[in-house]
Amino acid sequence: KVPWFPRKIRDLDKCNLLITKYDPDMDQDHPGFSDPEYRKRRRFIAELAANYKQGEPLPRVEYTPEEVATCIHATGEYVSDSGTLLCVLVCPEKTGFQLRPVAGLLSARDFLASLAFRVFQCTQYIRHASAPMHSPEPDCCHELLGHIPMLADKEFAQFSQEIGLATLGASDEDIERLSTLYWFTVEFGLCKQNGTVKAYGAGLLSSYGELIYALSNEPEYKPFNPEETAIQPYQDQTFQPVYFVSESFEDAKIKMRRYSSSIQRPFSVRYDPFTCSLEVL
Ligand code: H2B
Ligand code: FE
Repeated sequence: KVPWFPRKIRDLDKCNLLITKYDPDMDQDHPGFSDPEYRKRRRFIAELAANYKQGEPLPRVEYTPEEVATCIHATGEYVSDSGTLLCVLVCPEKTGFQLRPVAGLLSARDFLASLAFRVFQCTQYIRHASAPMHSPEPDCCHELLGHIPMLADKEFAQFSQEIGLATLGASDEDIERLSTLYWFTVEFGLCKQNGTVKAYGAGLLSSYGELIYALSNEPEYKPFNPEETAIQPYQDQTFQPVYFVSESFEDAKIKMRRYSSSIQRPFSVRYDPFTCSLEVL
């Protein structure tokens, strides 16, 4: 039986299965776990995401001076509505990518499905002030510094969408492999540019410590090869012991496309950008 998947962009309102693994209300190791004020703030921002319907303008969050200070500490950048404006204005113009608010970590299936529609599920809360350099979950600093600039790149946007399309209606095992590919590319990918290895993964761009480490020659480097990358175990607690290096985005996209077409599904999907819906053939 084929698992349910969204067919039109409005169906993304149903792609909202949250994972409570790193939630400040559930995870005793979360830096905000014993801070009732922080948890209250998180519930307020989570509510905005929960009530959001596809197509509405993004909810505006007025950040407190403490949140702004945390974000500056984390990224060296000022977070404000103009940060989100970069994607609200620039991404649609460059690549058609849109944001929608999400309350926290989503299931891999729901998160990746939205990419098929060029929609990025974007957190709006800020990490806890006690740990500005590290967040166990994605937060707004990570999205603004790591993901949003990349989503304005044409090749990269296409690459992201194609991972998303490959996950629609896929088996749990294929979702696991595609999540792993997402992890080693979109989050922690390295890519050659004019002969030099550069980082493009959002987890690296938004973590100065891991960025330096990833380019230090200390970890292991392997050429990006979807068959191998898809089964590489990964962890989200410390720096990655291994990184995968692509020859170029173009090359990564072609390899990824070949891999995706090897996944067995009893149908094929094509995205129609005019109606923002899928043709299922
Ligand atoms: N949810 C959210 N909100 N942001 C992410 O970056 C994210 C996610 N990443 N769910 C997913 C899972 C990733 O770890 C892969 C696809 O499993
Ligand atoms: Fe991320």
